[in-house]
Amino acid sequence: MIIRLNHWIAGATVDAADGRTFDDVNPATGEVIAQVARGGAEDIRAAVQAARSAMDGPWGRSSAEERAAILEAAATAIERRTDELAEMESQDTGKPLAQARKIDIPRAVANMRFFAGAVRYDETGFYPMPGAFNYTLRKPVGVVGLITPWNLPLYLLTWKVAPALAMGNAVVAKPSELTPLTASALAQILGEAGLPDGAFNLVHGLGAEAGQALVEHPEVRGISFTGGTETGAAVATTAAPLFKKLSLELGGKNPTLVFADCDFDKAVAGSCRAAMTNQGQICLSGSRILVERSLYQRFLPALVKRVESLQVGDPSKAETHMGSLISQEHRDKVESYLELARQEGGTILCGGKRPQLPSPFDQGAFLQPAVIADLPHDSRTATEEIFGPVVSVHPFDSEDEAVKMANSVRYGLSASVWTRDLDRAHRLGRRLETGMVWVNTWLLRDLRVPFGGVKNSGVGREGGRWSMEFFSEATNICVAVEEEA
Ligand code: TXE
Repeated sequence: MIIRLNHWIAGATVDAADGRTFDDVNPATGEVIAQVARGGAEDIRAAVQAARSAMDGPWGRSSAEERAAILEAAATAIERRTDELAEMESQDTGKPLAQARKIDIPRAVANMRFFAGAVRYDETGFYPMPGAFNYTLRKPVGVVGLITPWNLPLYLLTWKVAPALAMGNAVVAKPSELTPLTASALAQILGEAGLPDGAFNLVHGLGAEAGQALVEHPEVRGISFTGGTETGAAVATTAAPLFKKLSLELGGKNPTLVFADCDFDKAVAGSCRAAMTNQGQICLSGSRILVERSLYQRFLPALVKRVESLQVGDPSKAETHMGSLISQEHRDKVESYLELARQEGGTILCGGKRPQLPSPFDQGAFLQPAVIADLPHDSRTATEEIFGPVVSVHPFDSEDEAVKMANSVRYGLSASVWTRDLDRAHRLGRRLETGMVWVNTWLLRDLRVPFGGVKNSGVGREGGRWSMEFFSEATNICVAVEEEA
């Protein structure tokens, strides 16, 4: 059955202004699962107008407590609908259902709960001075645009929606055209949770149409974007001369550094997980593994064995570790990097082939996870973001060399370091040019900590007070005080 998805503007579902639609495909089977309203500038105008009206109405005067209560009610509703939402996410992305149930949807719940709590306990500054005192207020930015990608659809959308609403903004969201299902469900959930009409609006559509119109709209005062680095540059080019607040979470080519003194089994398991979770389609994916040379010959076969044990196939089966990639086109792109790897002197030790799967999965965008050795660390394959189940492994001789290799790419999102030497771990934490460093773990998240990257991985930080600062404008009020009567 093909469902119909519309925009959500001013608390109601609406067709695209010009009636156009696009198909939403389940990449694991190639089936069309939804027909989706294809938004453009006119739909964005209507959504921004609805958001503006919400800011001018009771929503613009709402208290932190009222907003926290709505976020909490939404969290409870998402939690109650975990199975249904996980099913949607799996069908939209091709990812294993078990992963959507265990990671994507619970994290969406946690995002909503976390920012409900955070805004309740938020504190701002007070600065007494001779003859006056200052206090700062956080005011909402106003109408904000949220643009999100396809790899973790509800997880990343709620990561922006929760702080934006907590701080009292009105939202126009543009989810990835490849994964519109859970965004529509969220609109309905927020409405049922008591969010006033217009405080959250959703416009479906393509990046170049709806996305671009959202970034261009003069009344949208902030844009929070997660996606590819090239798209991020296009968004920044449009937003910068309009002086919009801008947060960019972009790509990565994140190193996993494995030292000879590591806990070997944990390092192998951790490197494999970092490389292959979500079919390698995470901005934080550890897609380059740097291994101390004395461990290299032992590490490689152990990693290959582990990667080969990953079951690729039917996303709904409990024993499936890896589902399909997001689309046939994306698989073509990933495969083109495997071809490039061969030309660059790499040896593909395992994977990289399309698995033989029964119907309907024979139509899906599946790929066996691949491990590549013998590539120069500065080759294109080892430095460009592939965003798929492909990892290259490179030996190093010293800590200095490892740091040099790790820092040699244009990205700087995260790194994970596997060592038992604590001094080294702290040292690397300072020396690695990334926004985040994990030691003996990967993707362990505390929602209070800053999340984001340096270099081409983006601008700004999300998480805890960083998100709350982004979604608010600090206003200082300085009051003169007569010291003597
Ligand atoms: O992402 P896009 P794509 C990387 C990854 C991937 C590549 C391209 O390497 O292969 O990006 O993926 C919207 N104005 N990541 O093309 O285009 C778009 O509709 C405004 C890394 O799917 O960046 C979607 O909602 N918006 C990544 C969002 O931007 C525009 C996650 C992201 O899509 C727009 C995804 C425009 N001109 C891909 N053009 C991560 N860092 O997690 C597109 N969009």
